[in-house]
Amino acid sequence: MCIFCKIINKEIPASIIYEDEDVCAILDVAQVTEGHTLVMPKDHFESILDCPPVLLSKIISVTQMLSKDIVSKLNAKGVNVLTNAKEAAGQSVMHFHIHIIPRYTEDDGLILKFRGNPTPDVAKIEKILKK
Ligand code: DGP
Repeated sequence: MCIFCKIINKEIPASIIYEDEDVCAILDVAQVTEGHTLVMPKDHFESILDCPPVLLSKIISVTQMLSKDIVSKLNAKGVNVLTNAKEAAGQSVMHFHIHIIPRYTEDDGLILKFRGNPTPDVAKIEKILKK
């Protein structure tokens, strides 16, 4: 059984901030920023790529509700909401979860950089579009 399934089944402790019949949210043990939260389905799906769409809608709704609550209660200035799918994308726990990372300053613990091409390659974009 995976570590998040064990948390959901209350076999190991975690700071659970929300749960209903389908969804559970816990404080991330790493706390990248204050209030860093993980929202996950109670049933085991490996990543967003495997999660049934109806359940995914519910998880996203809970994520929005908790994001608003966390931003307001912790007085954050913004929030990053993200999920990692598969090892290549940095997923380390193979039970689908969405990170809620409240933001306070640009230098608060999360470094998120999009290293895009500053001069758009129109031919390349056309090629991708065709795929
Ligand atoms: P990811 O790299 O997207 O798979 O993120 C996994 C996160 O899960 C990472 O930020 C640390 C957190 N985490 C791992 N094990 C535990 C645990 O046992 N308890 C809690 N609360 N968080 C955990």
